[in-house]
Amino acid sequence: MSPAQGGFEQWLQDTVERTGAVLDELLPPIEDAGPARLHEAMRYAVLGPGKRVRAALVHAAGEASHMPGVAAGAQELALDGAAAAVELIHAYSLIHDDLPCMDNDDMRRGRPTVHRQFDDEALAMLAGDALQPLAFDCLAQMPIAPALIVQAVQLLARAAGSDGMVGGQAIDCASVGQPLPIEALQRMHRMKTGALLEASVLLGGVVAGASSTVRTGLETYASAMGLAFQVVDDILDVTADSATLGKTAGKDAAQGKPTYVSIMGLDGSRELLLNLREAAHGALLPLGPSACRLRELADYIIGRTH
Ligand code: GRG
Repeated sequence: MSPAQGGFEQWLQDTVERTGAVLDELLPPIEDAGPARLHEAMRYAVLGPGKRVRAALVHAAGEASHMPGVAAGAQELALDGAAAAVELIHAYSLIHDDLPCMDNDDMRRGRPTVHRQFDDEALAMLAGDALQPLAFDCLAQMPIAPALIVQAVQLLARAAGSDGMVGGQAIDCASVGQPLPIEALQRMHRMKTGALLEASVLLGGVVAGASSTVRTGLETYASAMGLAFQVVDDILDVTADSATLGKTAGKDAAQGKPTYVSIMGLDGSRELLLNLREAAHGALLPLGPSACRLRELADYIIGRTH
């Protein structure tokens, strides 16, 4: 199917199913020779009903970057690998974030969190640990030029590490109960949530061999969406209920965490979202019709209800 054909909802559903199947194939089977409970916990965390937004961003950016003349089959397989890799890193971060030493949450994706389900914190920690190397193994297997694999590995490693997601989480943990200026809040979220979302977009571009013009557009788009995702999350934390969210609502306020809503108010946060949507759409103008899924994803992410 060409990028501009078919409805967005069907495309998203296909991407969710496709990514689930790739992950299922990639994860060690429970009955494998390895530690069965560890493998069971890894599968429980990854194959749960996530929205697969990051995987969708990888594929949409790949569609927007596709170079004519490049074999579409190999590129699709490589995009599958990159999409699975970001979802593995994301799943690990959620397991660790839910542990008692961090957010201490009982519910995730509408089900008990991993440490609750298995009644075993050490197992949950190890399941998260094991998902990280699996993500990089997955990138290493992409059927593309080795130089592009190296770029992809570096991109994901930096987004997930202390200058990205883990660093943002460290700042978040240290800022509970502290008044945070908006610039500091922004930096924390850019690292904690934004870095992996941005990397998802950029990975799609790397894998599909994006031109420098396309890469520039992707970077601006990714930056706006990385932030927008968190602003929506903060808004939903105060406007949606736990059943809709599939996780505990109202936790940020209860824990005294600074959020966009606590600093800018609901109206200010919604206005910021509109500005970020405009920036994301504007960045895609030079990319033309091939960026249609990225445009639709921007609206989906901004309009999401859970
Ligand atoms: C513990 C190393 C470490 C990092 C944790 C990302 C993160 C850092 C914690 C998650 C906490 C959180 C709820 C952040 C808000 C934004 C976010 C990442 C929401 C969850 O992502 P979704 O909505 O989840 O894409 P699904 O379940 O759909 O995959």
